[in-house]
Amino acid sequence: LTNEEKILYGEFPKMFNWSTASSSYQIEGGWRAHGKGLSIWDKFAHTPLKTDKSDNGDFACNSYNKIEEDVEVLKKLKVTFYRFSISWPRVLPDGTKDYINQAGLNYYSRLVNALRAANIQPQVTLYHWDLPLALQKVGGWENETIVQRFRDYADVLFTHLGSRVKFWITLNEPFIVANLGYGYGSFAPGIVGRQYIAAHNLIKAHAEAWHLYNDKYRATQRGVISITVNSDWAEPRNPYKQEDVDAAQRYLQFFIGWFAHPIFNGDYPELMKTIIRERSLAAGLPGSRLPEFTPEEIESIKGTHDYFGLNHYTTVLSFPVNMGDQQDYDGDRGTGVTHDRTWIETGSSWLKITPFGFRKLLKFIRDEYGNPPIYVTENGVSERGAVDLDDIHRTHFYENYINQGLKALLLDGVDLRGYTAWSLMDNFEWAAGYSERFGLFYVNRSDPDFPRIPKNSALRYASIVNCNGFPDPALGPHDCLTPE
Ligand code: GBH
Repeated sequence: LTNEEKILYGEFPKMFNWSTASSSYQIEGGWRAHGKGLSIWDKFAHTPLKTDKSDNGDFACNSYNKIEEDVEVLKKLKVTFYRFSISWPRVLPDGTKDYINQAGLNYYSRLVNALRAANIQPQVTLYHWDLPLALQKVGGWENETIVQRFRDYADVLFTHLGSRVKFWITLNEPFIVANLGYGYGSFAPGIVGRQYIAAHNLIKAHAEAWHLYNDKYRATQRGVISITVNSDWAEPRNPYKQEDVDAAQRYLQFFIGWFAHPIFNGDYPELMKTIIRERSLAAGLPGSRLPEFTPEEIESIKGTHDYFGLNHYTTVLSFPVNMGDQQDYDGDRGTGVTHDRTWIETGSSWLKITPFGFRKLLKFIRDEYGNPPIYVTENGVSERGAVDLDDIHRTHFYENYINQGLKALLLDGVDLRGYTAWSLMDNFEWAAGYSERFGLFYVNRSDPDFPRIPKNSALRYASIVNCNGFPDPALGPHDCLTPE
């Protein structure tokens, strides 16, 4: 066994942030409770055939009515942090601050209080994809005025929750919002071919919210605020072929670089700017299809981070694909992906168990973005269909991925500050409906009480958290391995 293949014994630093995550539309339900406005996901999921079995989040896990139960299961996991998101239209039903729905705000206020009473610190995502439908009626993320609307929304939350919330995430996975929501149209709002403009406004909105916090709240509230981007790791399909190596670079720059480069380094990656400009001009267009930031915008967006928020799940093998004159993201990226036949499959076709890629991506972030403090804000695995309470695949997944995180930290000098398991409980998995289960807890949705039932992996995750990693068994018995 090489050292890379072996588990590394060792512990995380004392103050390491152990967390688990959820998001508003995926767990809350209460889709019209107490004055909540509609979101683009309410509409999308109510459109026949957009989701598996036409499932929707009307009731989801009923977390809107289950604050106490959710805090109880968090306690069982021993986590010291909980990442959840706020439903924008629950707080601002028409998307603007002209009318604040006090009942909606109260739900989050009570949740925050219950968490803090249990010594669990809230990590709050402002936007995890449930845009107010009213804002989509004027173009959503395609309309630049959304930047100001997002700033207003953030302002309301900082004002009302900021004395009790010290960890903010502006946007969850802008890549998915842009590419699936406004590119392929497979997620709400189901728009096609508009990902570059959507991404442009997402980046500006993030930066505005960061500046607002920085200028108006940081001195008194003393929290941190940043963005969470998601990225796969990419390996060349054939490591001995330069064109496959190049394809892997394109894959990464068009994925993580699209959002991280403007925020950490300034402006879009050179590779993206060059390729998209050249292909646009070659097609006879007057300029690049990639929008440009002004020099002032580049400067004001650069540096709008207090940490690097990362969601990571899997690795792909990449190779070049010539899409001819196809004038879109796929044509520009010119990269195909496949998987190694030995990689273990999961309940999601896109997700193969590839722990080694996690460490490589963490190193890539260290090198590419100036060794920032990294919080992993999602990492996890699914099963498909019936629940598997004896979920050894998930235990295997967490043990191996978390250990790769430990290697990155102890051996590579990556500044890893936190780890978050996705997800606290089985929930509405977007276009896959309830068919793919990422939970540490199973939710029996046919029981009107929606009970949360631990899978085996929940106990194992709790013991890793309780041990703060992987203490060497040779150094004596550890009671941390058997949490009550
Ligand atoms: C995260 O997205 C989300 O933040 C979270 O809400 C979600 O529940 C979790 O991961 C698990 O998916 O089926 O080919 O159309 C991770 C990015 C977005 C990757 C959706 C898979 C569907 C691919 N995921 N995407 S496909």
